[in-house]
Amino acid sequence: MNTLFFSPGACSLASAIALAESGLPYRLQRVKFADNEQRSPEYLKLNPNGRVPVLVTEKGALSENVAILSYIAQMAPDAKLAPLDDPFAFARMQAFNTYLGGTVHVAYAHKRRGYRWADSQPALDDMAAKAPQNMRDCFTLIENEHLTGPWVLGETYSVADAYLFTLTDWLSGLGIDKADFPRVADHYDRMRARPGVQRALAEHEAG
Ligand SMILES: N[C@@H](CCC(=O)N[C@@H](CS)C(=O)NCC(=O)O)C(=O)O
Repeated sequence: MNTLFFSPGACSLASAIALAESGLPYRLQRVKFADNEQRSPEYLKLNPNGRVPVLVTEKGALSENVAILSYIAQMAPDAKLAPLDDPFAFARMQAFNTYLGGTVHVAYAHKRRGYRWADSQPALDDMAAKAPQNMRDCFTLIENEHLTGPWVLGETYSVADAYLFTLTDWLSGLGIDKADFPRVADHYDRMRARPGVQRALAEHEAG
């Protein structure tokens, strides 16, 4: 059975939603950030990057949401979580997910985890101050260019929607009102209404 290592409030929610919607059996294992468990020797054996999520599968451990999301979608074809029979649409999904993981998530991290990139307090303060504007720029692009709707890929729901929902949920932590992005806000509300999303939220936050 798959085991997802997660932390409440973290980006692991995207993978948790995909699992909840997949119909695959799974277990959840909380990683306690307060105890720095993500840096423990046992955890680093699963993911040397020291981050959540990790999905432990029958073949071994997988890290990175982009990889975990596409793996779950491919392991559960009946759940229709990705356009598995259309290589171009699948690649578009991967392009969007890579943008979320490689650009949007990193823009957000400059607020709370600036120590990854700088040591001096003025540099940390600068990065934290710039994070909301960078996130606004990212979500403006998502609103105007990517989210043609109703889903990220248009008419076809996919794991990209779970990932977008997860990062949209972080906007309020930066003082950004998602209502400034009407398509994104509408997408968020429709995601929240999905039973799999509600299950994942409940399990993820209960920890
Ligand atoms: N690109 C990675 C990012 C993973 C990541 O940064 N996870 C954060 C939580 S959102 C984490 O584990 N942080 C713990 C730390 O930095 O010590 C992915 O999408 O899986």
